Amino acid sequence: MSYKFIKYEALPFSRKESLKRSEELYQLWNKRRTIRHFSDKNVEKAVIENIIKTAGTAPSGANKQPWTFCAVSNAEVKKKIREAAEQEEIKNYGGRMSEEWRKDLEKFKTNAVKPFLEIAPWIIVVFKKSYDLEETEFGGTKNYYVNESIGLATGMLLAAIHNAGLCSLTHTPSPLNFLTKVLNRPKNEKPFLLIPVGYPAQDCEVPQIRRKTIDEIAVFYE
Ligand code: IYR
Repeated sequence: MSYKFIKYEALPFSRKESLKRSEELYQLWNKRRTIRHFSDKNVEKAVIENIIKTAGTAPSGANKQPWTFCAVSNAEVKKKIREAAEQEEIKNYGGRMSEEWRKDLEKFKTNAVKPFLEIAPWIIVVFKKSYDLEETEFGGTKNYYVNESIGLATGMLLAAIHNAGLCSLTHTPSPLNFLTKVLNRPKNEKPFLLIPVGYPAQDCEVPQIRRKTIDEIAVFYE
């Protein structure tokens, strides 16, 4: 089977518009911060759906789209996630993380207690499909470049969350496999990232970090 090929409709921006839009997007993204203190203010399901649809436009190996986004607002499920995540984090902070790792984290003042997992109105758990359970219109059961694909989709998810004026935390209680059980996912899906989504708590503070400059992160060969 071969796809029918259709004309690509490029976005019709002038050079000036491109420059302006690139600057504006940078300004918007530069405002994104990882948030660890959430408000319990509700977020409409329709917004979460649009955010997930945006993530689902990410490129993927052979267009297999090897992802499932589980969006949790159910209080009981969030409680189960919190309890299981904290159990892992107690072990991590209690010794599973190396001395160097704990030192690198010290300045962020994180710890094993994760109330935001119950307070944030939504938790999106990104699962990667290492393979598919059956052949579909997208092809056989093999998936390709799964880590790259899921990373791209998750980045786009974060962009969509921020663009909607919402906040997120890329949370990695490790290991994440308790999520397979809590969310009853099939064996071909592996938890990738747990992302609380919502609004910041009133008076929410963030560490005053520095972002590397363009000279520190880019090399141009002109
Ligand atoms: N997963 C732990 C520890 C942690 C690790 C890294 I690397 C961070 O950037 C932040 C936290 C936690 O979420 O607390």
